[in-house]
Amino acid sequence: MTKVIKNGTVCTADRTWKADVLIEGETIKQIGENLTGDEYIDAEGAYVIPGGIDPHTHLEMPFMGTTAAETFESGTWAAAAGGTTMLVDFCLPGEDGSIKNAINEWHRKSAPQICADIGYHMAITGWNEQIHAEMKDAVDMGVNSFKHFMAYKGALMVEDDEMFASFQRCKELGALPMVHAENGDIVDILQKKYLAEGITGPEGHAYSRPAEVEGEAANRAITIADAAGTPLYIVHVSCEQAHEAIRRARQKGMRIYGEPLIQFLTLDESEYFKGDWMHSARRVMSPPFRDKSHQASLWAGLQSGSLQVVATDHAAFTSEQKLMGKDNFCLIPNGSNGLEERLAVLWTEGVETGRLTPNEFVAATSSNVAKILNIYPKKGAIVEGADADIVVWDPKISKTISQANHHSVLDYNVFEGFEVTAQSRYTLSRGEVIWAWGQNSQPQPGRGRFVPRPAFSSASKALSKWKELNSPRTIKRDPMNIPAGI
Ligand code: DUC
Ligand code: ZN
Ligand code: ZN
Ligand code: ZN
Repeated sequence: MTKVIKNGTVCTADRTWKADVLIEGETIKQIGENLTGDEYIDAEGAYVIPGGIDPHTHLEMPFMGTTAAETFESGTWAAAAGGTTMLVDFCLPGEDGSIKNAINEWHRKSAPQICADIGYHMAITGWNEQIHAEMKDAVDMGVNSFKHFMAYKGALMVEDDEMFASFQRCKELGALPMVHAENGDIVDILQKKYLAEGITGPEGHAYSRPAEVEGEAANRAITIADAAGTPLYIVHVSCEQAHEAIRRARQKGMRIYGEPLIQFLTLDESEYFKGDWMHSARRVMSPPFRDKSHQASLWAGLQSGSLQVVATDHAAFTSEQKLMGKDNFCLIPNGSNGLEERLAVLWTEGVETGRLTPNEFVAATSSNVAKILNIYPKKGAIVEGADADIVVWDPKISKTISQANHHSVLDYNVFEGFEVTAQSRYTLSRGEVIWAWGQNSQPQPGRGRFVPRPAFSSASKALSKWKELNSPRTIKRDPMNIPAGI
């Protein structure tokens, strides 16, 4: 059974050209002119791009005394509708502290529900022999990245010694360390200070998490990664201070990757000061939205390549859940939506405005993610042999984003009223059409698959040797085999 995506303009991270794409079963068989097959998918007037990969979601995650409302089923449907064919979700250890059990628990929850493909990152929320041992099991189970929370003191936060130990373990295993960079000690002090001053509303959330808190943590994590000799991926970069730390580290030869969110690029801190508690609470996430100067920094990072990917940190809490913090902003569950909106908003605010080229858009939403997470070119590419995760991206379908027409279970949408100028005409996951504009039928829950991500190999023995011999440094920065150009 073959399908041909006909008459479109193929747009990848590195070039744009007119071609048909022939799909056989689940994979791309051929790219060329005048291809024929059993079925045809019309891409006239549209771009044919690799399916979006969202590297950062929290579906059904237990967090801050509740559980994120977006299910694996609703989340992956929303993703498909928005042109995203794979997401990478964060596993948190349960009460027994076991990483292995947490991964199995995520499989148990996600497998019957997902209609698009999924991968996991594993959170490291403490340090002991069991965690040290089970990180190897996680890598063997296809989870090659470990996230460290530098915030959420008393809950998820890790100390520097724990982070250093875990980063060293990542290096041994060929895994990628990640951090949520916010200084949890300072946040804790500022939260108490503002509460004591009688500031209990969502504006206190913004006051207690200033950009300096994120910048300090980003600098510290980068330094610890350098001491451990590992690359580092910094999730949800929201501000110039963290971006500046990343730029400086990259310029010194460190492999540091930065992930701004679509929310941070387009929504600013004025959302917390509108005098409408619920409006602001719905936008409480960590880090918080920043002022427009930080947005300009993030766009510049995407343009220059110092920031590589755009994610969502999709952590959906309903209005009722947000009310848990009605008397105390510290208790508002942190998180906002974006899984369905990421591509359309980035296209409208990035490509339509001339900030990004269509190729840079593809790199930031798909190809760079796949490279950094070690699933390229199975995912994130339109090449022969790759999974046929393809979006027919129509730059002529405009839409007003609204809770009324989204696929999330949320009773609001932080992008409510945004006019977007492009949409997925068709979303294909491993060759199957899982979304067709105008039809709005739900893809089959359980058809999605877990995508194991292998450990990275060391990129260059020779380079490490050279560094040892020629540099006064004692630290060996052992580059990992992440494809070049990011
Ligand atoms: N930040 C959020 O806003 N939500 C989930 C976790 C996080 O770090
Ligand atoms: Zn060890
Ligand atoms: Zn985080
Ligand atoms: Zn997150």
